[in-house]
Amino acid sequence: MTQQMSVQNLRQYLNGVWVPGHASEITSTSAADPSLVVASGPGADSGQVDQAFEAANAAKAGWAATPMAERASYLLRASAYLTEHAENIGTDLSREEGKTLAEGIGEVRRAAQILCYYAGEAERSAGTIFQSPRAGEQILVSHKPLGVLGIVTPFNFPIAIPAWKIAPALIFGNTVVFKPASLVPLLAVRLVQAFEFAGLPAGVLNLVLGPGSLGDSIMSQPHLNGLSFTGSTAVGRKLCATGAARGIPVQAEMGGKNASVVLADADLELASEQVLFGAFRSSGQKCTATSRLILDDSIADEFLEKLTSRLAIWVTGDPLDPAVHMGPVIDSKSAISVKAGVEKAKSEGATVIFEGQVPANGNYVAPTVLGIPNDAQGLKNTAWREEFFAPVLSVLRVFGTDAAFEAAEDSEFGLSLALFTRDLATVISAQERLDVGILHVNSESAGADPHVPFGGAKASGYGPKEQGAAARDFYTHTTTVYLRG
Ligand code: UN1
Repeated sequence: MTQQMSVQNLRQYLNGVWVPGHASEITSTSAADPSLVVASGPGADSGQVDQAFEAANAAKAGWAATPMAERASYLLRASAYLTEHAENIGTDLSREEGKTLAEGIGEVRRAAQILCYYAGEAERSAGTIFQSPRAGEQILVSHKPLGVLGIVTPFNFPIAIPAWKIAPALIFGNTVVFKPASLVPLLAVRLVQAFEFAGLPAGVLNLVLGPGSLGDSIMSQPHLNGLSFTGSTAVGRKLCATGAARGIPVQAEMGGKNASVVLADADLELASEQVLFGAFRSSGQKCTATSRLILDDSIADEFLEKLTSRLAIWVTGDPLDPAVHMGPVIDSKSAISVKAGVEKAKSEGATVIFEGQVPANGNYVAPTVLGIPNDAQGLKNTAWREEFFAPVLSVLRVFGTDAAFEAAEDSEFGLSLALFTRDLATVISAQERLDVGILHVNSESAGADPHVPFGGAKASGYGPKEQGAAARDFYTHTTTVYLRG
């Protein structure tokens, strides 16, 4: 049965008004069925990016002067709207991005939770007063908004990532120009609609839709005071360099090549379930996904038996079908490049441990487990080194904990790591030795709670961490006040 679906019109949100774009057409298609158009409309041209920044700049003084509790009230109303419409918006998400309906609805609820958390800053946010070495003086530190923030987001969490950047930007008194990945424009529209429903004043949040090159227009804006970006390392580094040249702070969350490490004493039942989730949920399209699996040789056969039995009943297909565990990847370009990457890895010596079944049509990539030879050549393998952003897991066997940690560290990236062990001393040593932003002990490598810092080490991150109390470090600057009566 063909599902009835109306194509949504894409517009820009400039100074509180939805307006048609002036640039070329953006067409958002269903990841599972690229012949299905989900949303379409012209994108923003550079003149409209200028307008967005002018609106954000004009709104910034008023917004910064608005009491935090009042700013919080808009976040709470937008949060309630997302909760109320979670099923509809989650269905749009699943259709446009391709993650399963359960994950899509879950992500909308997560966005609502994030808005709620940041609304709480109005009651939680506290300053610092220092003792002064001089009599009759106190030294206090006040936090102030940066001004106008550019927010540039990826396709893979089309509502949660924008929410976790826009919410702290707004609560700390900044105004925003938001540019989402052009592959998921509809979800960006849905999020902005939640803020429109909340009655956010004109100009405080502006939306421009368009290709990655709009990022360059954003970086050249005279009113830009800071940029938060999540996406590829190549683009992130370029934005950081431009920001540095202009003296504008940039926060960039970039690539990952995250390992799960299963040691000899691990609970293999639990570990095999968590590695399955970490590697294959959302088709492996999370910067926190597990793409390297390091197994102690003594448990490797038993573990792989458990993992492949789980994969044998892992269903890949239409993400809107509740029986499905994993949908497609985002587009055909990605599917083609991942498949080419797997072929390259095989030609370099990787062996195929498991390859799942996928529907013939659509942007599907089979869940794939590759064996990487543990030698100098193996450790250069494309599938060991490069981020595929797909359901492809590369397995390396090692002897003992030291070798496992060494293999885990053998990456330019350092976002997250999942360690499976029952030994506390090993956990403590992992915390000291592994250079990662997020360490999961006995749980999958993905996942991020709103109230704790999120971000990576090495090539995975640049600038202050996101989320939790850490978010304030990026979204504000401080004035140190030497205060005498
Ligand atoms: C998660 O692990 O649930 O782009 C969130 C990404 C990350 C977010 C991961 N910034 O995948």
